[in-house]
Amino acid sequence: MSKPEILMIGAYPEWDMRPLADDYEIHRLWEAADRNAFLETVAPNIRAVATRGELGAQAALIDRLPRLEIIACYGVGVDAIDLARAKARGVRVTNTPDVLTEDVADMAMALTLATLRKVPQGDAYVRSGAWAKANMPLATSLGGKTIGLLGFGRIGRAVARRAKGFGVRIVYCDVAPAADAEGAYYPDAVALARASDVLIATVSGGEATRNLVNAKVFEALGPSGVFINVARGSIVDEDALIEALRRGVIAGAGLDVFWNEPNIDPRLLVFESVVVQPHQSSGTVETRKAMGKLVRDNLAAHFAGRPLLTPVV
Ligand code: 8YV
Repeated sequence: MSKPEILMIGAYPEWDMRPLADDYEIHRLWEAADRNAFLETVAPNIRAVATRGELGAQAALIDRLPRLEIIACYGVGVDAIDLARAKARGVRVTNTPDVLTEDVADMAMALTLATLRKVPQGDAYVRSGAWAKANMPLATSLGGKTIGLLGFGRIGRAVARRAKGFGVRIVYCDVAPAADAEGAYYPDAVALARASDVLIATVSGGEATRNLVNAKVFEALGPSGVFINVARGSIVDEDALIEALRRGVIAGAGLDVFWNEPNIDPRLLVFESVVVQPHQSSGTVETRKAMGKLVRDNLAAHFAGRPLLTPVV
């Protein structure tokens, strides 16, 4: 029997590519010099799309694949996949929740500490030889502060668990109060920011949260406040963030995600008070292996007629 044909939007690590190639005929869209011509040839037989969180699958692509049955996303965020179009076409969608939760929460704490304690600046200070001339300026404590979690889902809860160990108070905002939350609930981002010293975004991307963190939120966070984003660039009005940093409306930011990845707005890089990462929160060997396996397990379940492990649609 011939192998099911899969369209891959972007590369996965080699440890996923090999087992995928054993089970499926893989078509590598990212390698095509002329994507249009490539799709013209392969589209009629494609039964699955394997994509990544940041690459997604837009309506135009879904519409070009008449035999498409499933879109498997390597990532928990499916905001770049047109879910409505997939649903309308009867195309299933899967993602990779849970397996990345702990690493993303770790990055939220790492960025929080790096920003408050000026870890990259300290590293640069030692390397440059500046330490021999004078001690580095003092940083800011995390202990005793209030962390506001914008989004209290799996990742928000994992950040809350970690934060407990740092002696901070937790407050949160989500669509509704959560029965298992220990901290105070705030119904909107501005109220949450007003109550927070560190505002950590763990909310999903997509239309509902576009520009959720805007000038009003930064005003409410205040001049000693720090903004941390491990969610999606789209949830932030980046112009407002740059303006807030420039005018000292907030003290700093730790950012793993941006509007225009990987070609991010260079204005973000001029601030000493900003710590950046290359969308790396789930970027550990352990987690990426688990994400790849979950993608493959979902595809295998689909083609064997078994229930999907982590369906979104
Ligand atoms: C990944 C992500 O960086 O899970 C998500 O939503 O954005 C990340 O875990 C990405 O999908 C891997 O390319």
